[in-house]
Amino acid sequence: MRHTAGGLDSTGNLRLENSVKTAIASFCVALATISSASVLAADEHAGHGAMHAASPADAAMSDGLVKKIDKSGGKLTIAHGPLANLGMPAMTMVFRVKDPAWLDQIKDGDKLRFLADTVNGSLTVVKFDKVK
Ligand SMILES: [Cu+2]
Repeated sequence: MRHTAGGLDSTGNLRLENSVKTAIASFCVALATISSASVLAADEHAGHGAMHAASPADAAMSDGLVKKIDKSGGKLTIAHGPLANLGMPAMTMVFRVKDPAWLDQIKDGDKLRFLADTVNGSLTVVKFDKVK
């Protein structure tokens, strides 16, 4: 039978070669897809310090160092790493805090992992963890 796969005639060999090429092509497409997905994931986690392993729970948290607390104003100054969710590069700036009572838990020089967002038009710390 001429059309049995693996036949020894030249037509069978040609078909086998073609299917190998098709398989290689599919593999390359799969690799390209995986590579671009990895690049996207890396961008998304650009805000993470190299020391921190990214986990889904803190995917949007950024590093910060508390420079100044303004309890009466409900604000604090943070030298922060890139804020991926806000598209902001690293800088030192003033944030409001979602709960003013948080300012009693933080002091100058504290290291934070925090999440900032725009609340009523002001950049506000909406979540934080102290880093020991
Ligand atoms: Cu900033």
